Amino acid sequence: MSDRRKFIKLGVAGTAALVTGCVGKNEEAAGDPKGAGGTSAQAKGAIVLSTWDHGMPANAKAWSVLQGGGSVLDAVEQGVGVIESDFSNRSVGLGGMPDRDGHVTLDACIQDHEGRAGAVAFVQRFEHPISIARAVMERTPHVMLVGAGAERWAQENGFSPRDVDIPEVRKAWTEWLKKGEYVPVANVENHDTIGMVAMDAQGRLAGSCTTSGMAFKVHGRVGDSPIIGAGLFVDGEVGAACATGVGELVIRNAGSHTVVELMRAGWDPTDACREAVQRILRKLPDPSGMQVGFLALRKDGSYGGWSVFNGFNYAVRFTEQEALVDAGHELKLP
Ligand code: SD4
Repeated sequence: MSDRRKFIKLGVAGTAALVTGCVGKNEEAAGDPKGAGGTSAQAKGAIVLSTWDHGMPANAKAWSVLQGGGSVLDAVEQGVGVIESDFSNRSVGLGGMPDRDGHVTLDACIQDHEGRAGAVAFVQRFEHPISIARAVMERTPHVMLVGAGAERWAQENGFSPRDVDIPEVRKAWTEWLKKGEYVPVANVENHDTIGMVAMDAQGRLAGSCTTSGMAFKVHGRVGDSPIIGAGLFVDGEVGAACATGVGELVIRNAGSHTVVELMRAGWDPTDACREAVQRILRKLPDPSGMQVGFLALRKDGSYGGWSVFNGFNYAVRFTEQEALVDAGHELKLP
């Protein structure tokens, strides 16, 4: 059916096109993509959503896992795993930007339909932190392992460390050291963390989130991405949400949990993301440089996103249709 596949780059106006179902010949295959309010759109059946443009190849992988009969948990693990293995990506996986001491440290988490969860934080030298996170969920009574303990546990459980030396990254760090200014650097190359939320044809949800975190962060810093309720939250009864951007702001506001709880209270996914962004902004006198984006999927197949600044986009995949959608935003970058 690949001839029926469409790639559509949508702005907010384009989202409205999806909402009203006028994206082309695929409406019947896409179900009835009617809006659920605001600029949310709706899919029937299985759906995969991921943050930023690197979400496109991630979604493609997740979709093929679902099509091949894999579980939604397999899909969200293997989907983001594609980006972890892309060493040209400077914000996810071992190709990411280092901390201020020159170490690439990785954070990831995963959650399933039943709310089971696994996470790793501040781990070095592993290609697939998302798979370690899943293993923590499935093979231990715990949710989160960090640092040296997580690395030792990973090795004991069949994960092999590897060293990846990328001259371009080393050079960027050496340049940064000249001034050594610590300012949050999110949105490297106009994308950062990959968060994925997905639902299979039976309505089972799962989510994943993985990142190399903020460039040149303090050694030991952990962001929102591995924290259940902050970078990711899945509730099989309601929906799922994930976050990207300056993790400190997301953690302080329990961002993804907030979005899911708003959806539980009946909010539309886009409105729920927007309210979470507005809560952050209400406590932030100066939002300069503080990008945060949320992406949400409700159990009825409706989905949406919102961010502090323009520039946040997310990838959508359902039936034979895929799209890159510009999320709505509160503020315009100067
Ligand atoms: C974090 N939300 O660690 C993540 C990713 C990030 O630049 O900020 N990337 O806070």
